[in-house]
Amino acid sequence: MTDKKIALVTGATSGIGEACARRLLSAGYRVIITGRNEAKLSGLKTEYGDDVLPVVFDVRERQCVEDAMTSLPEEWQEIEVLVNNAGLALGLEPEYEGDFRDWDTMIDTNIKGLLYVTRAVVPGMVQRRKGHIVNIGSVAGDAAYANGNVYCGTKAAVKAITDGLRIDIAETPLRVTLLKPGLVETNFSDVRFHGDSERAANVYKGIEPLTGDDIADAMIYAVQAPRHVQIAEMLILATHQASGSVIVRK
Ligand code: NDP
Ligand code: 8X3
Repeated sequence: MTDKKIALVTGATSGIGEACARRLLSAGYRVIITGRNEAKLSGLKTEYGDDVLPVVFDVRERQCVEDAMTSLPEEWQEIEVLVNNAGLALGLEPEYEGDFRDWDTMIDTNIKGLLYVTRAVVPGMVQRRKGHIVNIGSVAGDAAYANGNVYCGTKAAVKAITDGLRIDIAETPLRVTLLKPGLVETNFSDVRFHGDSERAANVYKGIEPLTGDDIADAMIYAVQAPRHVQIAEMLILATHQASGSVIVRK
């Protein structure tokens, strides 16, 4: 048994989620790393050993999320930090030409998946009167940009859902933080463009983008703030990005 605090990160196999998991580990947390890619999770487990518990599930599968959380080993059950990070964009085209399957996947992952994990983890936090929920929103949730339509809508929903949770747990000592990153170079654009890596690379051309570590820095700042301080929201942009649609490239 150890007195280290426990965190859970969804989508810890890549990008922002992986950076958050690593940052929490270096801050002394034991971390439940979750995702769909078992091999990638096992790699992190090999790197960090007993401080890491890999748990494989797809956030869209409500029953799997619930089963995964109820079957956590006893010594891993008292989660203090939840980073709801798993998410994606698919496609960048006018709304009237959008692909229904892409819409379903984004809505099921970014909104419903985040809700399923929240619903499974937060009751324990409320009961123990201890916990911090960090949701990964986006600058895309502040205002729509051209062809971003449904993705922007899912991140606007994450903002409303995060605000709603903050209201609903305001009588407890729990804290809720929304991080809203701008351009972060991860697998995000490769996924968005269905593996068209040239198109993905263009997203970050002529501007120094953020990294997953930059977002992990913001996460750990919010988590380590004094208990009476609740960082409600942080908008984190690349220096030459002013909004979701104003990006000045060299
Ligand atoms: P990555 O593609 O690098 O990482 C996404 C992570 O989410 C992966 O671990 C992926 O795992 C996981 N994931 C996706 N779908 C599911 C699912 N159904 N069940 C479980 N895990 C899933 O992108 P980012 O790190 O950039 O994205 C992380 C979050 O940050 C997302 O919510 C994204 O919307 C948000 N964001 C990203 C920005 C950016 O510019 N990159 C800016 C603002 C917000 P798998 O390997 O299984 O697909
Ligand atoms: C990811 C950032 O601007 O590509 O949410 O939508 S953006």
